[in-house]
Amino acid sequence: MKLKFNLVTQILIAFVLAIILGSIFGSSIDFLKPLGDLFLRLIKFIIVPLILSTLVVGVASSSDPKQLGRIGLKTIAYYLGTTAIAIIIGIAVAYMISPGKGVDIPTANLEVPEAATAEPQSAITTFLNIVPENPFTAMAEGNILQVIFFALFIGLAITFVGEKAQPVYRFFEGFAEIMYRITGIIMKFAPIGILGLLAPIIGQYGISVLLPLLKVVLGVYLACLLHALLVYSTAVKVWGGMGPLHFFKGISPAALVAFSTASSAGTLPVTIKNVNENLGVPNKISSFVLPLGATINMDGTAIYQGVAVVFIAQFYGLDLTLMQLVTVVLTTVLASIGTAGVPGAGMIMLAMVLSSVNMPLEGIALIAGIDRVLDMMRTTVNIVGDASAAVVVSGTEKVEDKQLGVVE
Ligand code: DAS
Repeated sequence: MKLKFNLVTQILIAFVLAIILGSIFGSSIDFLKPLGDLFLRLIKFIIVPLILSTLVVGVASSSDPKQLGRIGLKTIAYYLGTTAIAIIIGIAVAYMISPGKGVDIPTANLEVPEAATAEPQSAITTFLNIVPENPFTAMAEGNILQVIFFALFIGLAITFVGEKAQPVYRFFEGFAEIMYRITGIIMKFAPIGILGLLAPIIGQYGISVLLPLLKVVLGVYLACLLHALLVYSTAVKVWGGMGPLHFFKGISPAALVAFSTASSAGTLPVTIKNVNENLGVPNKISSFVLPLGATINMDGTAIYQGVAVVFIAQFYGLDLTLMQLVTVVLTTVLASIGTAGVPGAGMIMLAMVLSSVNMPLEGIALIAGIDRVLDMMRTTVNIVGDASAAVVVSGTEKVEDKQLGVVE
């Protein structure tokens, strides 16, 4: 009898195997790491051509600039709104479990990685940097926001030029299909790749590292689950007309890849594939909402900021005033726009949030040792949040189309 498991089951088997092998062999399981690095490189290498082709087609196929404007506004409003709710949930859960009280951190965790000292960009700089000085450099450097800007203008210009630009439109249409097919081929390698990513991490993080900070891990994971179950379930149900179970099941392959890679940008091809194929969102919406979200929407990271700020304040015996908490919410929402969706980005952002309320930056070192464990969950929520935005925007556009009598 030939056992045939679907992709999610294969990935879950890889998870269990990674936990078993990592726990048994510890850091000697590192020999599997190249398989993880190979998988990560494979999904990263298709990001730019996939975004460019799908977004050009997405924009050019919706020949109504007003609708494009509406999609853009709804997307930005949803992203900022859910990020603000996320940071508030993070702070509330942190105060409930008080992760910073009576904690003894072994000094081994106290080195501050250089990444934590880099300042994220301000929102103004981020918006200015969206305009590429050279679109080909932007593509070569994988600057997602600049690639989005370039693709938006190409797509819009195709609709303005009309008939003469059709050969270009058809080129990008074929190119997008090719990129989707390549994504599907790469996904067949996902279970092996995830095993190679996770097993060395399990081997590295023994209980001795996690135990002193277990309440921080618990706080971030609990707040992330609460946010996803409360906010996204309600949003996809009310505005997306989609059952939460169908939504979470449909996005689960991308969620598992995000958890393994801790990179929203790296997971983007899978997020686009799942949202289009499993959740039925039209390409003209997903091709804009998802690449934008992978860069500027980070609900999981916002939750992490909330828990981390409260933990650090409690650890140093400092009280946070209401005004400081409001500042943390605003700084986090703005900083999330300027933080890239790559591993460890949240820790860079934490430096900006801590300095906005005059908290000691050394606090970052207290949790740097377990950052990867926190990053896995916050990245998962980041991409699930992006997917929920695509479902919500698609649902409301569909409703509006019906009102205008436009047949979808
Ligand atoms: N790893 C980041 C991402 O890819 C999130 C973070 O570091 O907080 O979204």
